[in-house]
Amino acid sequence: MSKRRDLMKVGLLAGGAALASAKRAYAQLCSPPIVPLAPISPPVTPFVQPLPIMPQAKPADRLDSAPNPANHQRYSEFAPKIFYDVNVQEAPHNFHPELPPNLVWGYGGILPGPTIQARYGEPALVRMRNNLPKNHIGFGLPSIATHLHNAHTASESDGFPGDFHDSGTFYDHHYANWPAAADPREIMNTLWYHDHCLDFTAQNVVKGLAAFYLLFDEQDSGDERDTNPAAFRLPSGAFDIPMMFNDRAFGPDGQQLYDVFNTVGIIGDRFTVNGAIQPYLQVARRKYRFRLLNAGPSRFYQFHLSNGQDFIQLSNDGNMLPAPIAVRSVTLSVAERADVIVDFSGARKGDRIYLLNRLEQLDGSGPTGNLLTPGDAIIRFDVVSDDTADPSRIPEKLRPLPPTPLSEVKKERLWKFDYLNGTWLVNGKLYDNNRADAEIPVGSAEIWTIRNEGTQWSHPIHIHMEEFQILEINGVAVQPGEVNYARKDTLRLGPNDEAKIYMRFRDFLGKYVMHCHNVVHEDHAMMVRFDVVP
Ligand SMILES: [Cu+2]
Repeated sequence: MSKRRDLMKVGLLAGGAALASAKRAYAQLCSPPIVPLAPISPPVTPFVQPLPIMPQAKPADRLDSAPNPANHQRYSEFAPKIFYDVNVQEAPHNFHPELPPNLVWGYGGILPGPTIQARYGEPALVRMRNNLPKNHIGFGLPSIATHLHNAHTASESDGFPGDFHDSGTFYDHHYANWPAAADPREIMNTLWYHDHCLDFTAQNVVKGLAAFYLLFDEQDSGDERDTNPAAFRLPSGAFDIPMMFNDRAFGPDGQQLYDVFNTVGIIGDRFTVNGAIQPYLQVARRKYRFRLLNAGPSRFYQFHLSNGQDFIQLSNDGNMLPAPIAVRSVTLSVAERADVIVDFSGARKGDRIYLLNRLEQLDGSGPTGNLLTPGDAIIRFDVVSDDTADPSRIPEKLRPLPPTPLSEVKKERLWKFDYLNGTWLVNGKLYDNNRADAEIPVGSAEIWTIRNEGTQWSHPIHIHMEEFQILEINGVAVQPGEVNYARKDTLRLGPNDEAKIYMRFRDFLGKYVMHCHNVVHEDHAMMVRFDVVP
């Protein structure tokens, strides 16, 4: 029974002050525990370090032992053409020149990890070699399950939370780099890989296990000078910049803090982009493609440009929109992504433009809904060059959406995300690796209603294996021209929100999960397993 109906039942749905006080009393009854005050990190000087650009992951010439094809679905059909051998290890990292180095965990020993640049039609085999210290100091668990977020991947390569492997072992992930059902409308672009170890995702991601995985195809070819008439010719090379946002907290000794007793959500008072606190980026007077990723753990952002300029939004999560949309702001809950074009051609040499986060958030439960003025400056763009040469384009059209024929829907399901008696729940249950809450015949289409039963917290709900399209939010149909008229892998639900989504489950079998991507909620059991079955 929903809380709204509960309130009605006990006669609390009155008006005015009576309602407010009843709601407060009820909220206290069902509320998460009070979280500690936001931390106060040592002060640092903003905008003194350049934005780090992650190196491209280098393919391995050879693996020291052959992968076992029997471990993978459809291996010979998608025989790997490219191999990566990634050392997952501990290494020192500088978040800011005025702070001492921190020991972090990184793919390839760096935070964020190296960017994997993949291509459709070029299946990849990524060997994750867990060389994390067996005995370490501080938070994190040196066992890993690597999830390629948004990818259409066989279960055994998906980073199912129970498929973690320990220090001293490796695990092979087979990525087909192939669109669902061979439909070119299902092609994706901006993905990321991150740890998904059962109960320790939040700690391990905060510790550093996150990186970009970019997919290119004939249209989004990564070449702004591409002569192929099908190519989008978006800004490429040095003008195509992934940006990973994390908020972090530091103790008086300059070491990163993580409160393992906080089950509501962890927020920090220092904003990092690609692992650097408040960096700057020198830009020319031309178009840039910025791939914005909120990598959590719990904060939501609403980005604005300090000069009031629009972003041209190209994508939602990993997926191109049907057409670019000019937007004044971009809101990202945890794990959401947006590729945007920022055009600096109207700026002058010497201009300084800030990327601002205006969304107020006081604890891990979600944003308050208030907008700050001016907000927190996350990164500064310094216009340093008068060069206006710019071969890139903003295409009129991007990728059409696949259809959502309701006639093919086999089943509807309701998923309620709730909190009661000290735990985060889905449909009243705690997550259990060994219990599947849905068995879905492969190839079928379903409509899921996802409801946030929380009166005062937000949940970004992420579904593995396939993307979805939002049909309606709170009873209102999503319309063409809106940024949510898109393929999605993460659904942002504010207090009491409910959405209906359409999905299909194609090509691969096995166990998958849906969970809250406030990774603190995820680790405290707000996750369900569903199985795709023959
Ligand atoms: Cu949540």
